[in-house]
Amino acid sequence: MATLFISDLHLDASCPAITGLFLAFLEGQARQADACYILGDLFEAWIGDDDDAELGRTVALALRSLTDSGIPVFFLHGNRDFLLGERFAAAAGFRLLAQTEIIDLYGEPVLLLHGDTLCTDDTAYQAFRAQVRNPLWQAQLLALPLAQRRVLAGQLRETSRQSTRQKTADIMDVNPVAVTQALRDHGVQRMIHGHTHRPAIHDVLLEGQPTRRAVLGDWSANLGSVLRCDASGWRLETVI
Ligand code: LP5
Repeated sequence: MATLFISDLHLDASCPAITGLFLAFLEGQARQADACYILGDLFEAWIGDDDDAELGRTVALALRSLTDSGIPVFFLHGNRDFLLGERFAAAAGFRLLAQTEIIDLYGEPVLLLHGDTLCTDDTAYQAFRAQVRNPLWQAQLLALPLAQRRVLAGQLRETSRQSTRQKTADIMDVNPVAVTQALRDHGVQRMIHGHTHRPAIHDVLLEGQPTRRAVLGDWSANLGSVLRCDASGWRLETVI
């Protein structure tokens, strides 16, 4: 038995193959897991739990089938699905986590987060994030008609595409000082996150202490990236 971690699936109606891969994962290896953690960006863009699009309903049903079978599933927001709320969580049967969470993973405390907060050199993104994570702003957005939210989400995606084209790759990676600080602030030596789409397990000595940081891969470039953790260690695998 193992605990599985995934993130950055970016499920979208225009990419049914990735949705199919995820549904197969839920029907397959997830059924043998101790628990599954989704660390953000499950969806390409989530505009509110009242969205009646088929993709959300299909994914909720598939997750519900897994959680009803007794496998606990946990979800932590990413920068694409920060509006996902309790209504979807109840439909899917998973528990919403805070933006940072410490879990006991086979006897070791591990910090979980999406990873975007570690990209502190990307100051334009951090300013944007502060705005969209403001509960008042979110309530105003969610009060808009669905059609208007859909248009806004499309505009935001386009603005983001133009903006990221002008940023260098290192700006969009984690800042090493932010990583060290997060480990120190939470009093842990291990963390798991996604967001940067640079799957790897980094074993680094920090202040003389061995630390481990696992970065989950996205599902479009990495064929269903999964981090499998059990008492014997951590392995990055692909679903196919
Ligand atoms: O997403 P990705 O990987 O391409 O880039 C991210 C950062 N971009 C984002 C923005 C999202 O892609 C937008 C999509 C949100 C979908 C849900 C929307 C639901 C709400 C709307 C409808 C209800 O997260 C990108 C980072 C990159 O990761 C690497 O870390 O660089 O950051 C940016 O591109 C941000 C820009 O630098 C600044 C954008 C300014 C936008 C100003 C508009 C604010 C007003 C919003 C009003 C709606």
